[in-house]
Amino acid sequence: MHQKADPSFRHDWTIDEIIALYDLPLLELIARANRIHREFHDVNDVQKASLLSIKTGGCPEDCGYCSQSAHHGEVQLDRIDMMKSEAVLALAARAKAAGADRFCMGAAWRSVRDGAAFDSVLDMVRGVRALGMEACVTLGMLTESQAARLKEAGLTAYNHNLDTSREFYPNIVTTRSYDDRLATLNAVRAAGIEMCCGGIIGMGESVADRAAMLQTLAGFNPHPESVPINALVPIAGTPLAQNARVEPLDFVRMIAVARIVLPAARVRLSAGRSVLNREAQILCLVAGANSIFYGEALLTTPNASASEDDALFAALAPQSNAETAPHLE
Ligand code: SAM
Ligand code: DTB
Ligand code: SF4
Repeated sequence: MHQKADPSFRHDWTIDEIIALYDLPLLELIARANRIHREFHDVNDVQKASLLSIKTGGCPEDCGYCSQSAHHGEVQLDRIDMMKSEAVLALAARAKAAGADRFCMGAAWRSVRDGAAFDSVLDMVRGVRALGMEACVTLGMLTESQAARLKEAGLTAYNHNLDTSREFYPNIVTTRSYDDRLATLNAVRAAGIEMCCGGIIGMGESVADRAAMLQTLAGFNPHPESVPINALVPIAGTPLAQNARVEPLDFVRMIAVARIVLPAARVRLSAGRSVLNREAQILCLVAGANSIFYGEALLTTPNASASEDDALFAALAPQSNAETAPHLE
């Protein structure tokens, strides 16, 4: 579904307005976000997306948070060449059987190059769509003609994150610019592919940087259809290894503000969920998140376990059907 062109959607938020939302009393912020969430979404609809790294490690970019950069020689990570599309599609079918309806595939590339590997990604996209799932890929920078080929293969969405504010970006990545990111996002839009675009908190940025990132996201017209909000997963051997974990209520605030400024987007509670307890995750869903990555692994780091997620969905389910329904005797 493409973003509705609702004339009430704003694309001109100021940083101060967004900071003022972020700083609201927590319960007021959550109440406002939840009201908008109910207006534009079925609050019981929490999409399960499954994530797979189809080519792992050895990336020429120097993104400070990432385990897959060849610049971070200290990271313990096995490089894995491009997977075969049959193997990927078998995992997609398994994810579908487990309840996922979106399958996201990531490759540690700086940019897409035409050739056998890209052809194989196109095959994977066709195969995932044939399973009746949404397909999303994240492959680095992309030209308009490559975006058009992905569209023709049936791609639902392309993930390419802003990661942070334009100002803070050079502290995290030096091998490409913010404008490179925007050019790829424009190519995605030009091809008619949904835009999956968000960022990471917990990299040392200020609240003003978080607000500036949301301002840029809300500035897209139409808004991005999908907005992953990641909390940094600090990875040993990366420059951000020593960063403190994000305070769970900062995660909640970021999601709530994203929901307010991007009313119809699917806001994804993404990396960093595994350190939130079930109740903190539910608070994120109340604040407007309506998708999670489901499955034991993200790209190179562990995700919440299947049993934890079963407990989460059991708690959300109608209690007459839930195995954990309380017995009052
Ligand atoms: N190479 C492609 C690119 O950078 O566009 C795609 C893969 S990249 C791993 C996808 C996104 O995952 C990044 O833009 C970043 O927002 C997020 N990510 C990567 N490592 C992370 C980490 N350690 N913690 C939180 N988010 C992370
Ligand atoms: C996104 O914003 N988060 C996902 C997805 N897009 C590709 C990736 C999270 C990666 C977390 C670190 C890792 O597992 O390597
Ligand atoms: Fe490469 Fe993407 Fe990791 Fe950056 S985030 S190092 S581009 S895989």
